[in-house]
Amino acid sequence: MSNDLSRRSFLQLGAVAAGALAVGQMLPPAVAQAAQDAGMVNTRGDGFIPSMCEMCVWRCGLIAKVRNGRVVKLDGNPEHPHSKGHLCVRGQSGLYNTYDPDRVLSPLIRVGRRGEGRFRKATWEEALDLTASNMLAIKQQYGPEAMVFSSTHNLSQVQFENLLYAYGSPNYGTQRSLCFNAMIVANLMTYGMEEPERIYDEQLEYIILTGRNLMEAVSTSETGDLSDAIARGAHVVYLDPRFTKTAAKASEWLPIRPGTDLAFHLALLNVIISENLYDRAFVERYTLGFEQLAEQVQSYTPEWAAPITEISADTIRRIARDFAAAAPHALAHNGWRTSNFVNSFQTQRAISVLNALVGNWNVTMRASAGESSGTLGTIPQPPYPRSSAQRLDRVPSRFPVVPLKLGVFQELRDNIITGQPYQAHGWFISRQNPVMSLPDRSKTLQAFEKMDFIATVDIIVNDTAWFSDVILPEASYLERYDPLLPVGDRVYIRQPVIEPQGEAKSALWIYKQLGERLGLGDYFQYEDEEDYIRQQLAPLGATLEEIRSRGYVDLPAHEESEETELAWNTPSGKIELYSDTLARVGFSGLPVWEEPPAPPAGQFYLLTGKVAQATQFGTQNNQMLHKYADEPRLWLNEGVAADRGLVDGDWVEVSSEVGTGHIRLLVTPAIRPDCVYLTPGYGHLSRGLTTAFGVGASDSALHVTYTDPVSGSQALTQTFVTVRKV
Ligand SMILES: Nc1nc2c(c(=O)[nH]1)N[C@H]1C(S)=C(S)[C@@H](COP(=O)(O)OP(=O)(O)OC[C@H]3O[C@@H](n4cnc5c(=O)[nH]c(N)nc54)[C@H](O)[C@@H]3O)O[C@H]1N2
Ligand SMILES: Nc1nc2c(c(=O)[nH]1)N[C@H]1C(S)=C(S)[C@@H](COP(=O)(O)OP(=O)(O)OC[C@H]3O[C@@H](n4cnc5c(=O)[nH]c(N)nc54)[C@H](O)[C@@H]3O)O[C@H]1N2
Ligand code: SF4
Ligand SMILES: [Mo]
Repeated sequence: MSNDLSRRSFLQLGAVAAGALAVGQMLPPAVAQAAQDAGMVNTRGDGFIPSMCEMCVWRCGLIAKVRNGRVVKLDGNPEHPHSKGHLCVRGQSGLYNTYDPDRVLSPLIRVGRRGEGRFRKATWEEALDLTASNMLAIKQQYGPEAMVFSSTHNLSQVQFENLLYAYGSPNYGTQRSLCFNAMIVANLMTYGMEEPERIYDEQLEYIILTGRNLMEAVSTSETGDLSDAIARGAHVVYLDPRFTKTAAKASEWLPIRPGTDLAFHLALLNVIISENLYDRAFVERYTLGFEQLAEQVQSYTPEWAAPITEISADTIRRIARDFAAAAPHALAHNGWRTSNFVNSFQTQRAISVLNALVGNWNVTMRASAGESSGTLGTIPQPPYPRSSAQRLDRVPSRFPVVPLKLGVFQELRDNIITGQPYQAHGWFISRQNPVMSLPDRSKTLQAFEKMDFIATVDIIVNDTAWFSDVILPEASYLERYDPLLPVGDRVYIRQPVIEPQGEAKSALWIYKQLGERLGLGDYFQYEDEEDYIRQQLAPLGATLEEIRSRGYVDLPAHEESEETELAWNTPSGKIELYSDTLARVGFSGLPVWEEPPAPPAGQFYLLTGKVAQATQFGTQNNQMLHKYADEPRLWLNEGVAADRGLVDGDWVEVSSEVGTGHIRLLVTPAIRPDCVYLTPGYGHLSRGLTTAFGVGASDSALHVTYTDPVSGSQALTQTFVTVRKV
C-alpha cells in the first residue's frame, strides 16, 4: 500500500462513508432508529444493523449493511464513543475475515503429527467430549494447575475466566506482559489505578508521545483526538528511533536511542524541579515523596542525558521548560505497548511522575470512568474452588507487584519448558496466537511438545491452532453475540448481523458446553446467548429487542457527585512520587536510571511496531488488507546500507541469538543507523493461512526473552541482530 493511500484510508474513508450514508439513506445521527423507522432493520435479514467491531481490541461501534443474508459493507456508528462514526481500515475490511475462504467452519481433530497440519472434521459432540475428557484426565492425574489457559482481551473473556477459575487452575496467560504491563504497573504504583484517562480538549497545548504511534497503531477515537489537537496547533514531541506516520504529523521527531526514554524523562524531571517549574500547590497537597524525588533526580541533568539519549541538552531543557509552561494543559503520554526494555517500568514511572509534577490532573488526565459493568445483571454462579498451587510464572512470589490478572506470560511459557515448579500437561487457548506473539518462537513450540493436549478456539487455523489437537471454530464477531459492553452512560451490544457460517458457534456457547462436560454446569447458568444478554439487561428494564435495534440502551443516570477532595487508591491516598510499596519489596521507591544493554559492534537493535493495515498476528490472512498492505521488509538506514554495499530490495538474512529470518530490505532514511525494524505479524507457520503463508519473516522467531523484573513485561526492543546479504 502506498503511504499516500494508507494515510488517507483509515480515517478519511470512514468519515466519507458515514457521511454518504447520512445523506443518502437517512442513517446518522440516529442511525438505528431512522433505519428501524424506515423498516430497514431486520436483525436477521437485510438492512442496517448496529454492532461492534472486533478487528482489534478497541471495539468501535459499527453499522453493518446486510443484503440477502450477506454483509456487504461496514461503517462506523456515530453513536458509539469509540468510533464516533469512523472505522479504521481494518474495521472496514472486517467482512473479509468473516468471509475468509480459510475460515474453520467445523470442529477439527488432529490426525497427523503435531505441526503437520493434518486434521479431520468432527462433530461438536465429539470435539467437545474429547476436549473435556482430556481436561478431566489432566486434572485427575496432575491437579487443575497442570492445565494452562490463555486468552487475549475480548468481550467473552469473562466466561473464559469463569471456565478457568471454576476448573481451578491458577495458570492464566494473557497478552498483557507482551503489551502494557510496564505502563499499568507504573500507574498502579503512582496513581493506584491502571490507566488514567487522557483528556484531549480544546486547550491541550503540549503532548509528549514516547513511542506511541497513534497514527498507525490506531485507536480510532484517540487517533482522531490527536489529529484534532494537532490541527488546533498543539505542540507534539514524538520520541521514536523510527520516523513513523506519527513522526510525520508531530511538531518534532526525536530519534532517541532505544531504551533511553528513561534518561530523557529523568532529565525533564531534573529541569522542572531545579528550575522550580512544577506546580507547587498541587505537589504539596496531593503528592507524596517530593523531597526524595528532588534529591534523586539532582544528578540527572540534560547534560547527563544528552550522550545517553543522543538528544542535545538544549533540546531536553527547552522541552522541559515548554512542557511546564503549557501545564496544566500538557500531557506526557504513557504509551500503550510499553514492553521495550528491562527498564521500561522505570520509564513509565518517570512519565507518570512527570505528569503529577505539573498538576495536570483533571485537566489532561483523570480517573478513568472505565467500562464498568456495575449496573448490569450478573449470571448466578457458585464460588470458585480455592487454588493452592502457585502460578507457573511465579506471580507474586517472584514478581511481587505484578497483579495476578496481568501475569507474566513469557515466564509461564518458560516454566512449562523447565517443568518448574511443576510440569504442565494441557493448554486451552482462545482468541490468541501465542506461537507468534510470544518472543522466541522456538521456545513456544518446545513448550507445546511438553503438552499432552492442546485445544484452540479460533476462526481460522492460526499458527497456534496449527499445532493443536483440537480446533473449536468460533463464529466471527459479525455472526455472534458477546456479553454487553458498558461505556460511559450506555451499554452496547455485539450481535449477529448474519447467521454463523458452517457450524461455527459463539464462545458463550462453547464455554458453556465445555463447562457442562467438565461437571461445572452451575457456573454457566444461561440457556443460550440471548438469555445471557437478557439476564444482563434485567436490572435496566430494557429488552433484548430494544438493544438489538438501537445497538445500545441507556444506563440509569447516576447522580453527579459533589466536588470532593481528590484521592487516589494508593496506600497513602496520594500520588506516590516515592512508593513505599516498591521499596518494601526491594525495588527503587523512586524512578531510577537503569542502563539498558546496547548492541555489540556490527549489530542492530531490532524494533517492532504496528502497521495501520494489520492487527497483531490475526489479520494478515484478510484478503482485502493483504491486497493493500505494504510488503513486509526489514528497514535499514540508508547510510548503513551504503557502507555495507546493500541496496533497496536486497534479500538479507537477519539473525539473533535465537533465530534467523530471510526478508527483503527497505533502505530508508527513516530509521536510526543503529536500528532495524521488521513489521510484526508475518512469517506465519500455518499453511492453513493460504493468503498470509509465505509472506515476510517473523520477528517473534528472533526475539530473545528478557523480562522487566518489576512489571514482568517482555523487553521487545532488547534483541540485537546481525544483517547480511544472501
Ligand atoms: N493498526 C493497528 N493498531 C493497533 C494495533 C495493531 O495491531 N494494529 N494493536 C493495538 C495494540 S494491542 C496496542 S498494544 C497498540 C500499540 O501501539 P503503540 O504503543 O504505539 O506500540 P507499537 O506500534 O507496537 O510501537 C510503537 C513504536 O515504538 C517504537 N519503539 C521501539 N522501541 C522503542 C524505544 O526504546 N523507545 C521509543 N521511544 N520508541 C520505541 C517503534 O519503532 C514503534 O514505532 O496499538 C493498538 N492499535
Ligand atoms: N514481535 C512482536 N510481538 C508482539 C507484539 C509486537 O508488536 N511484535 N505485540 C504484542 C502486543 S501489544 C500484543 S497485544 C500481543 C497480541 O498477540 P495475541 O495476544 O496473540 O493476539 P492476536 O495476535 O491478536 O491473536 C488473535 C487471534 O484471535 C483470532 N481471532 C480473530 N477473530 C476471532 C474470533 O472471533 N474468535 C476467536 N476465538 N478467535 C479470533 C485470530 O485469528 C488470532 O489467531 O502480541 C504481543 N507480541
Ligand atoms: S480501531 Fe479499527 S479495528 Fe479496532 S475496533 Fe476500531 S475500527 Fe475495529
Ligand atoms: Mo497490545
